[in-house]
Amino acid sequence: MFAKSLLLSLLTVSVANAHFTLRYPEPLGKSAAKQDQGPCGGYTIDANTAVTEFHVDGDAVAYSSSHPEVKVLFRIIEGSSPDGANSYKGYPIVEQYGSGDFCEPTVTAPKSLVGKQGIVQVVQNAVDGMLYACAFVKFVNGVNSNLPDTCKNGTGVDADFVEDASLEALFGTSSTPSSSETTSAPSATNTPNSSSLKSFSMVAGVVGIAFAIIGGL
Ligand SMILES: [Cu+2]
Repeated sequence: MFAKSLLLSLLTVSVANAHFTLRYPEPLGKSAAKQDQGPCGGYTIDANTAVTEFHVDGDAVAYSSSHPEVKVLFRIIEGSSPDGANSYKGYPIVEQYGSGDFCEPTVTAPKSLVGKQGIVQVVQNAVDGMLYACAFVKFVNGVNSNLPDTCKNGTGVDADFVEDASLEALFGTSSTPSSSETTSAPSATNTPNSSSLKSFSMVAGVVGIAFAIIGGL
């Protein structure tokens, strides 16, 4: 009984302190204390910032969320300034259901960015407002065939495609075209495909079994 209430209070504390934690690519910083501050949750890029290679034809963006329901934008920004003018939707906006680990393994970037530096920004429209995290990346060719261990989905975590005006608004209305107009072939890079949704349901299933085993102990 005591253990259970302790666990409950620990969970409550973690929900209060954390919005979400970007796990992959390596985030600029891991504290969620200023996560409501755009564009990067209170962090900036400096000489010590880790750089992750990001595959333009498909790579993972993984985070752990304390919120059971958020709308999420995976945004690709060219260059080392998070306010950079050239940005793209790395994936259609999704609504994530269920708190815990979440991974989208097929986020893409324009091929023209290969060899350049950039920022993978995750923006959530959550119950407590807009939340931000960034990773500094170098764009490389191809698909990431060696997805990180952090690319997994927690029990009951699922997602669906959704529209969100607040997240769309981050692309601006004047000079910066929306991603569907930016890429010459949006169907090739931005169209949701059923295989990626299937793959994360499969991962969720495996993780669910693992949790069931732990729960049975
Ligand atoms: Cu929050």
